[in-house]
Amino acid sequence: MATAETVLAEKQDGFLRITLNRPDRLNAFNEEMHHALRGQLKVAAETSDIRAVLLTGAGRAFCAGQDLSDRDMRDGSEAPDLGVTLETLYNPLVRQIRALEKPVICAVNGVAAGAGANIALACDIVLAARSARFIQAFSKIGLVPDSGGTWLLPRLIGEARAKALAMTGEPLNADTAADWGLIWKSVPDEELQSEAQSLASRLASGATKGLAATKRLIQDAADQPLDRQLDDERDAQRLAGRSSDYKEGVSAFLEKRPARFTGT
Ligand code: LHQ
Repeated sequence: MATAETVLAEKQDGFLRITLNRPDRLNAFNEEMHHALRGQLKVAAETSDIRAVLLTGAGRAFCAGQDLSDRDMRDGSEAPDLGVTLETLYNPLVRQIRALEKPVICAVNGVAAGAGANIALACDIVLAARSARFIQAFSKIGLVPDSGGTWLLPRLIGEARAKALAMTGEPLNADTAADWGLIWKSVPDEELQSEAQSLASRLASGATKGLAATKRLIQDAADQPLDRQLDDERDAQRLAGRSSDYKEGVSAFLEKRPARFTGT
């Protein structure tokens, strides 16, 4: 399965592997790549036998953020309205990843800079190659962290580290990112793709409805008090308890065999 060449997509073992594919520009985003990526995420959302997504990059980088050659103002041309760029391209992408009712795993295979870093962090589980770096590059070009960065960073690593990363634009290596809790794991470069693949395939054979509700509950928790969260857990558990996968999970436990979840 392949779409426009800026993004490659391949169905594998119950999950959709999506590869950002502008390696000569370190997979920086142009408009075409935005649309191709969003199209593939829509396919993942709408296809019942795709039960997880694995997002990664081609070549030596994950993604260098916005393609700055699209933003050349050296001829005196007026700066484009970046609010419009965010409203029409980056914000819908982040919302789509967060709303997708399937686990989204990100395999950060190399540098992740600017919006590229924050789109990686918007995914549900982030693994990075040990040589990868996360760079809040925005301050270097006079911008603010976007694509959810100012919301995600302080929640993941606290205000002190978030502000320092954002204001200095210093690169953070994958091991430190994992130590700080910015990402799930740093793995040896040569093991990244196989580890991400086996995680994606494991989650793709999980109880999809329960995983979707888990994702939503944890995301929503950032904005609400415990009282409300307890109510939401009650409602989500009631639904999970009516799923076929719950019956199968309990039966498998009692029969001392692996569960065969169907995602229903
Ligand atoms: C690139 C880029 C790139 C074009 C590397 N664009 N070519 C949202 C709303 C609207 C507008 C503004 O932005 C945003 C959000 C953002 O994402 S803002 C932040 C944009 N990104 C950056 O500022 C990062 C710019 N890139 C870099 O700082 C470096 O390239 C990093 C640190 C990512 C990697 O450094 P190196 O490993 O030393 O690679 P390099 O710099 O030599 O890059 C390799 C090639 O890729 C090079 O092209 P060339 O033709 O010389 O081989 C770069 O020009 C190109 N490239 N990033 N964002």
